[in-house]
Amino acid sequence: MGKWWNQSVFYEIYMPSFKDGNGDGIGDFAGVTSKLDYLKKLGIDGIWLTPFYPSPKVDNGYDIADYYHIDSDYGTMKDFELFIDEAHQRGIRVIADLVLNHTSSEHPWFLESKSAKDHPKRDWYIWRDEPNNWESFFGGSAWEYDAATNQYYYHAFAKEQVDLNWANPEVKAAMFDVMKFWLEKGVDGFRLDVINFLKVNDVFQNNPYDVDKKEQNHLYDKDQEGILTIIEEIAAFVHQYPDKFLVGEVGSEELEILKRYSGPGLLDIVFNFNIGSIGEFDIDRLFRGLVETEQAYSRDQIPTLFFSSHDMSRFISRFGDDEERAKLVAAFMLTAKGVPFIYYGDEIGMRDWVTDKIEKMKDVQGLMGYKLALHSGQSHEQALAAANEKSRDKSRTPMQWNSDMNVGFSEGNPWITIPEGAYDVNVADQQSDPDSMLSFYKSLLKLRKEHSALRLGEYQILGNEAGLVYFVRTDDSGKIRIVLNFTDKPRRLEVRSDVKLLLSTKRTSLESGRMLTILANEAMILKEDTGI
Ligand code: ISL
Ligand code: CA
Repeated sequence: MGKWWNQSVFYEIYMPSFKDGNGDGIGDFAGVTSKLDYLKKLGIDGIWLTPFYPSPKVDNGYDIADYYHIDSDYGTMKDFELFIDEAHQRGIRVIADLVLNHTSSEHPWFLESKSAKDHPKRDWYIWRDEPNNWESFFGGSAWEYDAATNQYYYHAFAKEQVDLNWANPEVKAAMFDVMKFWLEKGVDGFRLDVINFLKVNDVFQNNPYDVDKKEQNHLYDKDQEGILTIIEEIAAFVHQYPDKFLVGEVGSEELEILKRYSGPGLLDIVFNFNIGSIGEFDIDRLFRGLVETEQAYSRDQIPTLFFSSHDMSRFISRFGDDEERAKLVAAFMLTAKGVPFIYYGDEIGMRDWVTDKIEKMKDVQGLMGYKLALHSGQSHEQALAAANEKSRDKSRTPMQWNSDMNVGFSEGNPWITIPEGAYDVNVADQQSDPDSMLSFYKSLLKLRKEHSALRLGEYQILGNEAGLVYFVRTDDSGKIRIVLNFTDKPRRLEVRSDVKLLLSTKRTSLESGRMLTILANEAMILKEDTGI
């Protein structure tokens, strides 16, 4: 029986930055709904929405203050319902980002917990008389002192994102109610934020330090024993509802850790940061990541394929600001085995933004980087550089719809700066250009729809010869050969005589004969019709 999600291409929408429908400078549901036809034509199958619940937005919604409503910046519950309806009418599924690990410090649960040591909700969060050495992932201690009750509470991220105590069955029950509510509202599943953080070490053992890097090794504040039991319970709960889907953000680049979390009875898939997070472009590393994942995963574990997100630099910028290479990476991501996640704007080649003024920075992680750098005695310039390094604003700028005012994102004043150069890279221009990045993504997504081997096929061959990456994927419907020349040199290639060109970044037909030349930086997708 075919599952829907392992044949889907997802598209991540960063809520505040996709499309503003009411002119207040912040993206919203009215805006997203108005762009569903664009997404349908692009050819994606599912949308991942970043958090849209009421929030003080210290971390842009990853600090939820109310799990049952829509943040007024994004619209009303009616706007949300209309959006879900309109998406479903177009055959597009929607998954909601859900933060189970922590709540906003303004959530009523925390206000109650904080009110007194003997409050029944005290134990919903993690309170201790003394802090240990655990550091927050945004920098500084992970413990915040509360003078009124003379104890410290734990926060893996900002101090306004307070970690829930999942060892308390009431917390679990409360969160199951939340999941039930949204599933019944019609979401098709969840993207579960930092899901491997739900359990911390029972005795709060100090984390060791990495000697070379002077960095803390987060040994005891995530991936703890017992976490899989919690995840099994979550998965069992959600999968009671037919066809609902779970993708987990397991905050780790280690395959040995990632692979524990997905498969039957667990999360359907997890983000493969072992592939997605590579920093500088390195085709050998990238290819190795793919092969190692293939080897480590069991037959019923499916990888994810992504190279950008709201937490990282856009891959086109990270990988050398080269459009040809970006097309090759897109071809890799949309033809290799796994579930792809396209980050909004990557389909037009949007670039990173780096601010020249700290006043313009929005991201809590960047701002914390700035503060800590100043504290350690660095100059303003050095601190700004450190802040830009940490800042996730890079990839959070408004979607570039056209070259009109505010790139067509908003008629008001955008909440975050529109980068220089943004007007030159936009949907409207690319829609009418057959050689554009956008047209290439559309062709790739169309091909995936036409050839099931590109969605479900197993690898028959998987190779990398000094930057010439090739793989063959097959299923009952046939055999597709993908050849990606990541080098600046043309290369010779032997093919079957009956091979048919489905797509290339450099040509529309094949030269005759069994030997082909693949051009420098060319991506080719070929079909071999017979003889499986
Ligand atoms: O812990 C990490 C690596 O081991 C981090 O990469 C971590 O997984 C990541 O920062 C978690 O991100 C998610 O949760 C954060 C939020 O700020 C991010 O936007 C979100 O994607 C806290 O909710
Ligand atoms: Ca708005």
